Amino acid sequence: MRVVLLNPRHTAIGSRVPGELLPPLGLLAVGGPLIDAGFDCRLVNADLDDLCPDATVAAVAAHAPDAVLMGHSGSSTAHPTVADLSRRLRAALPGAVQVYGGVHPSYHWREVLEACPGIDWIVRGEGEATAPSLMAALRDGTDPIGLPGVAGRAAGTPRSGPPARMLEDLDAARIGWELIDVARHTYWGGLRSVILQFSRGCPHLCTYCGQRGFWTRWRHRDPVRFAAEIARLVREDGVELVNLADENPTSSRRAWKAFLEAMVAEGVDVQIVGSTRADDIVRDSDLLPLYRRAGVTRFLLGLEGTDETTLTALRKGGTRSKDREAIRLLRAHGMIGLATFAVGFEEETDADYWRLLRTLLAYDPDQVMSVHATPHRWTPFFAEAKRRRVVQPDLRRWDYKHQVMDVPAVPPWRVFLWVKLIEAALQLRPRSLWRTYLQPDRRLRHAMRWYARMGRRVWLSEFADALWRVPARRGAATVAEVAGADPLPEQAMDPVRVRHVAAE
Ligand code: B12
Ligand code: SF4
Repeated sequence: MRVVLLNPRHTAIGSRVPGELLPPLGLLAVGGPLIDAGFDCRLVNADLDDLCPDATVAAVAAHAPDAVLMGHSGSSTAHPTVADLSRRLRAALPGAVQVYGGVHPSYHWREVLEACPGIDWIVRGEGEATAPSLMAALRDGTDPIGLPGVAGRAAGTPRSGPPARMLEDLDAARIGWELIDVARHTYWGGLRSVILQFSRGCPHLCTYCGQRGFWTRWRHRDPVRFAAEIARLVREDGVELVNLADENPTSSRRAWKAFLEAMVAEGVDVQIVGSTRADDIVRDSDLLPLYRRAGVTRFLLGLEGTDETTLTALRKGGTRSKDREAIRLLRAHGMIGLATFAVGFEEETDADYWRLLRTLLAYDPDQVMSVHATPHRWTPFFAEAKRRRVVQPDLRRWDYKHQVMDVPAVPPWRVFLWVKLIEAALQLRPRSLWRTYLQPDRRLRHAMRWYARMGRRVWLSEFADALWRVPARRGAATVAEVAGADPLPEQAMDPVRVRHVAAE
């Protein structure tokens, strides 16, 4: 059976502005097990090749597939593009089965199946085990309805099987690296790069988090095997940078330390960047020289400019003193701290933005990035946000870079200007300019300059968006009217422990 894995062209600023893209790990993670199960798989990467819808359909059709499997990591924002492609693919390839996977369809399977007649099946949750079982059923002519993690139509009505079991052993499924030419993927200003997960999930409970529930429970790969996979990619494919796709790779100090030691033992020259929690950096203050020796260059930290009461309400768990200490520690050990700050909570006033600016200045981060609170229906935050007015109804812009909900005390244009002012004030400080242009460490200087270059381009794009293309406007519709009224279950899978996926 001939299968095309399709990565659609993603329209968000984060995908179009940098001009470089990491490999589509979600599709490769599904592709490896499908190839091992005997399916003839190809990848069409319309994102990397910058293909318009017609060219995408032509590229897929050239492989004459029996099935097209689609999904994009920027899942909700890519959904309108997937819906459009599914219509075009059905017209061009009426005999090809269409399967859709990823975060957004995992939760919104019912609405997607109602609105998109071209999409036949949805894989809910992790795809490594579910996609091969769905494809095997289709190949063998058995009815996939009722399979765990699979949603489809029964007598024209959307129906889903029970939630799939979570993969307990993340080393049991391999990534289909042969589907890509690694040399075409760069990041970080021209470095040959891949994206990998050491762990999945997060043990913390922030109410607005749109990702923790998807992976359902925190688990990690074998540290030594994971380091060996990175070392192989460096030695054989010339990889220079690994972006960790984890929410929280450092959750277990023991496992993370074992990975860092295994990386040092491999002795390869590679940079590692990722996201983690400020508390873990403070916890690991004695391990930070090891972080650096293993290749860690930067950690993104979700910092809080807000007051401690709001932090408690958001179940964020961190404290501001730890945020500040984490940034200081990373710098002291030759690593970059990227501080992300969230805005768009209902109670915010101009005074809060002013306080946020002062707090961030006191933190003295190397880099900053803003994110806007986004009310996904599977987050606990949705329940408190669903009556708020929407200022940006276009799902393609629910990408954390655009304001989605009204802040009653501050009009959207002023929220935008506050956020841009905060970013400019932080990035244009003399200290920040010194770190960017006169930094003695070659790797850090490259990283800081690349980030500054990217920042300038994103800024221009954001101003164009805000002024002309898709300005945020106070409207009458509420979040519930735009996104649907009912909260969706937060966990995408059944957390039952399964030791050996292959034995299932
Ligand atoms: C690293 C990362 C980035 C990197 C690189 C992205 C890339 N292209 O690889 C950078 C920094 C560039 C980035 C940018 C953006 N990101 Co980002 N990013 C991530 C992160 C941390 C990892 C992505 C990843 O590789 N995951 C690992 C793979 C294995 O998971 P997966 O793609 O979900 O695939 C699994 C299943 O979903 C399923 N599956 C997926 N697709 C398919 C398809 C089929 C057919 C099947 C059967 C199954 C299937 O099977 C896979 C294996 O189990 C995720 C959070 C996370 N941990 O996933 C956020 C995340 C994907 N990003 C997100 C967003 C919003 C963005 C941006 C839009 C931000 C912006 N404003 O620009 C851009 C969009 C660009 C993009 N995502 O490609 C959101 C998307 C949320 C949503 N509901 O849509 C996420 C989920 C984070 C979050 N807070 O919720 N991102
Ligand atoms: S620490 Fe990050 S990944 Fe974990 S729950 Fe909070 S926002 Fe989500």
